[in-house]
Amino acid sequence: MTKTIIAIVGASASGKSLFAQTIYQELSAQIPAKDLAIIEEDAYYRDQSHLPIKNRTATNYDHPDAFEHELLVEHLESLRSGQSVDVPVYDYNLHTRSDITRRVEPATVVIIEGILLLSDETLREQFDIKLFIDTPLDICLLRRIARDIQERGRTLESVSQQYESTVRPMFYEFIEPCKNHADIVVTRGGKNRIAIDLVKHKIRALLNTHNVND
Ligand code: UZR
Ligand code: MG
Repeated sequence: MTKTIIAIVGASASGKSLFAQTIYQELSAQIPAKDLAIIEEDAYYRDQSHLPIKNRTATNYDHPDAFEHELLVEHLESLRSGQSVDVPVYDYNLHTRSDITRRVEPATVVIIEGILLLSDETLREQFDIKLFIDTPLDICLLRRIARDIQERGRTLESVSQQYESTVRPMFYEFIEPCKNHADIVVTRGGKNRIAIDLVKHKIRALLNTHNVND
């Protein structure tokens, strides 16, 4: 049953996924699967299959309303009560949920990463530990250009247009203020080896405590 949920937040392309994945991959090689799971907030972007594809590009994906946070809260509560959940799988090329889901078991510690996890109070209350990845926005933009062209089927023009119209303004309106809710602010994201090791160490300590108390 899930006992601790760790949220990792920060700007788009700040290195959240790399930070979270590095911790998850390195620890999973050494501990049982029942101890640790990982979930992405991006999986909870709303289903838009009812909209024509050209209309989907007009959605503001950097606003809290773009996410089905209610479903995420429900899933986190299920994990805490010992039930597994079927997490949606998002398709960035089609801007909607795909037909498949991914089964996540109620691991003792769950890591979750995403841009707007701390914007909603009900969701925020689910998290035991909150980290904010604080990477300078110009570095995020450079990464986002490379990533969205290589991995998410975008052009330089579409990345620039999205960046100016939503990514940057929504960062200042909704993401940056969330820094105040974080327990720890991490510089450099996925490249911060010391921070990765500290979080790994904390997770191991939590697992020791939880497993002893079981
Ligand atoms: P990360 N996003 C899309 O571009 N299309 C979608 O269908 C869903 C999401 C982008 C979204 C946001 N922004 O900035 C980013 N825009 O995914 C969040 N514009 O993902 O945290 O992995 O960068
Ligand atoms: Mg990501």
